[in-house]
Amino acid sequence: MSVKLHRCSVMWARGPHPCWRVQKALDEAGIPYEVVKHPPFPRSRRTELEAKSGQRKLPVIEFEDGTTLREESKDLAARIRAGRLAGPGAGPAA
Ligand SMILES: N[C@@H](CCC(=O)N[C@@H](CS)C(=O)NCC(=O)O)C(=O)O
Repeated sequence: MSVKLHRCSVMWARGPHPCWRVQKALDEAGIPYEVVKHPPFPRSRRTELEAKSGQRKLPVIEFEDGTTLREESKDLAARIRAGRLAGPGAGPAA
């Protein structure tokens, strides 16, 4: 499974930063991903993200079939660590 991580372009942010939290979880789980950067502000510039995911918040995971997953970053990171990124209610089966 390979995914796209849609995240804000503030790549230097660490610690509690939502996008970083999810990227770190992907790294630790060894899940290959491609980073798609979006402007941090304003949300109104995120038209492409909205077309894909139906909302404008980051981070968002995009699966190989183009479906997307947006949850609170803590929930998303926990899902990744639990090996539940792909599966019921999350995206395409691995
Ligand atoms: N509580 C949310 C916060 C998400 C969040 O604020 N994401 C930032 C990017 S790191 C964002 O989209 N900021 C711009 C905005 O809220 O319009 C989470 O943890 O997922």
